[in-house]
Amino acid sequence: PGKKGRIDFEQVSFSYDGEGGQPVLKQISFTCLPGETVGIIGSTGAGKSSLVGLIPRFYDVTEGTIRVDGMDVRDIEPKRLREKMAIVPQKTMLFTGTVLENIRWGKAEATHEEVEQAARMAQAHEFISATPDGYETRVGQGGVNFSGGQKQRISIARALVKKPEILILDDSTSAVDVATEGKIKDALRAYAAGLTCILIAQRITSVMDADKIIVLDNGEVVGIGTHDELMTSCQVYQEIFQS
Ligand code: TTP
Repeated sequence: PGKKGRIDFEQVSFSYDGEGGQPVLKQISFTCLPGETVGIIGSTGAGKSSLVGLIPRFYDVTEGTIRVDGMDVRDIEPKRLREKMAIVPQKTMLFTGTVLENIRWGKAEATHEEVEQAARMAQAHEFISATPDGYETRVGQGGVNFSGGQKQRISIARALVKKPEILILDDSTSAVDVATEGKIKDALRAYAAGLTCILIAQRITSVMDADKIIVLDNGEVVGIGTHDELMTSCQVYQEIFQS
């Protein structure tokens, strides 16, 4: 693993209404080492998106501390903090421009080669190349209407072109088939010197091979470990596995 991209949650609690409000996250502690992939799983409303939103400081913790590479994130300017990371949100947000422009939105000065490299990792290069206009294809409104899974892959390419130290995927492969998702994960694993990856997922197959998986239930960590460990120790995880 590389040296950058460590994340520590220390007794983190969070409420959208501040102190005294209804807590959405309660006393969350975990460490994600540089280059590790951490999966986050849990039912809808468990607090997964809220948890990852605290890392780039979309919101600040109500209690506790989050550290990135040892530094309290509250001591880092949001702009600088966000330069280190790329977040693929749950809802893909492509604009009406070309595929190239959409991917370059992650890094304006990216060369065509860098864009293509990111698209290859995201398993998007093939279907983009198969269109008559390739990377010049217009997205939406009179352009090609890509499928949900294809749009997700373009969003992942947009995140990767930034060459982040930390990549956060918020359920961003939900519309991608399992085989293609596997290829994306293989590409991420082979990527540069240790990319730290936080992966929110609905299905167990998406997080099964993560270095550790955090099971969230109603704002609390109810399990933390590898797939095998959780299968023997965490009832909530077993229930998700069986569903
Ligand atoms: P989320 O953090 O969105 O929970 P989740 O990501 O686990 O759910 P999903 O799988 O459906 O994406 O929500 C946790 C709680 O926080 C939930 O009660 C809704 C609330 N919430 C807000 O009040 N404001 C917000 O902006 C968000 C994102 C959530």
